[in-house]
Amino acid sequence: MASRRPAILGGKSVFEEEIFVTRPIIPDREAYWLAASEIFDSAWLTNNGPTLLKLEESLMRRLDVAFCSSFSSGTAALLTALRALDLRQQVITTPFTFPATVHCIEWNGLEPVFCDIDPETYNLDPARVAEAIGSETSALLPVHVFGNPCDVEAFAALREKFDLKLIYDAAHAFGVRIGDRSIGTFGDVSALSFHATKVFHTAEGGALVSGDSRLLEQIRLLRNFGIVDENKVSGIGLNGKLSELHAALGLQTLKKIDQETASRRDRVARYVERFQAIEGLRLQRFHPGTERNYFNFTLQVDTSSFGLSRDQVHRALRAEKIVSRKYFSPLCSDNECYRHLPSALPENLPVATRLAGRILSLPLYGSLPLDAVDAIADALLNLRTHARGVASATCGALP
Ligand code: T4K
Repeated sequence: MASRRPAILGGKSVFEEEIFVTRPIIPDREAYWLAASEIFDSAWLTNNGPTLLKLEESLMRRLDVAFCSSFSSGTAALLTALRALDLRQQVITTPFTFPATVHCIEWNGLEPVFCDIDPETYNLDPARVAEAIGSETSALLPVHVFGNPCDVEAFAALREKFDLKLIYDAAHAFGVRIGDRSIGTFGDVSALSFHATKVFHTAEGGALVSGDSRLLEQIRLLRNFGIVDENKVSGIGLNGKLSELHAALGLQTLKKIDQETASRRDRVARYVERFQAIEGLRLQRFHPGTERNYFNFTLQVDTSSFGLSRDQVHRALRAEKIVSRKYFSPLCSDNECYRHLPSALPENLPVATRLAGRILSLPLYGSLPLDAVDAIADALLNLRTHARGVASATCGALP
């Protein structure tokens, strides 16, 4: 490939319009209008309507779980999971996640305790968690980061040994399996996100799933203000319900999920082919035997061997109209609201701190043309060819 002048150095940008990090599945419009029209005819728009029940049944079958309780967001689902388990004091979690994970602990009046992560899988490191468990620990909240299953065996052993609750933040892990087992069957309960940025979505939405239906009744009550019937409120719930219109969108999205996953798989394969042997770039390592959902594609950029920092690459790609994202930087522990916690000190989190300075998510979604994947790979590798100029043009790169 002939070297071209990067846009940050005055060349023409690779794309004319921005290529975003992700794009949602768009349902068949006619089918959705029809479903919406039927919902309007029925004048039943929310509160456990027939479309929602149909979606929950479809998801239970699809995800191979004992129950699926839908929510208005992944955050509402996770808030409710922690509440339903009646936790006390401290919950151990990862700093390398979206703020919602940690906010849900705080909103339940609990204290988050950050532990470091594994440098290859990006998931919470069970060995560090074992060291951090104390008399005040009531639960573990690991995240299946970017759809990569955590070390579920190790966490199950810690749960048993210390008699803890185990909640998985599975926001990224819709449809993921380890061998023949659904990701949603590990731990006490798992929270999924159905936000538009996820592989499966209802625009906004989420769910709690589990391999065991014991918590189902409590979760359903808490999702609807704790209301048992007209005369009784049994607990302090919230309004976490998903509307009929969102459920109808979910039923349509579900029809396209296999096609979407297959297409993402091909695009990831192409990225891997282009980047796996490049010095200074590293890929995430997945749990063995994982059936993936290809939620996203991330690289670690090592400044000294790649010749440019992650921030410089991020900025120079933006000039090419390629919108990469720094998921998850800054670490949750670096945000002002959590910095006061003793476990938030960077010395306690060396692996996560290092990763947060290197991580970059590239555009990935089913409708991204394969030749666009090649153009993105070319653009990124071309930055290395022009590293000296790009480095001075992006010196002190801003986000
Ligand atoms: N736990 C974890 C580990 C999570 O990652 C999340 C959410 C949660 C819990 C909470 O789940 P929810 O309560 O959200 O269900 C996005 C999402 O808003 C968030 O759901 C997600 N994780 C997080 C990783 O990403 P932003 O602020 O990066 O989104 P935004 O608006 O910048 O969108 C990213 C790109 O997606 C845009 O550049 C373009 C594209 N996009 C976005 C939307 C909303 C579209 O093409 N269409 C759209 O409608 O947080």
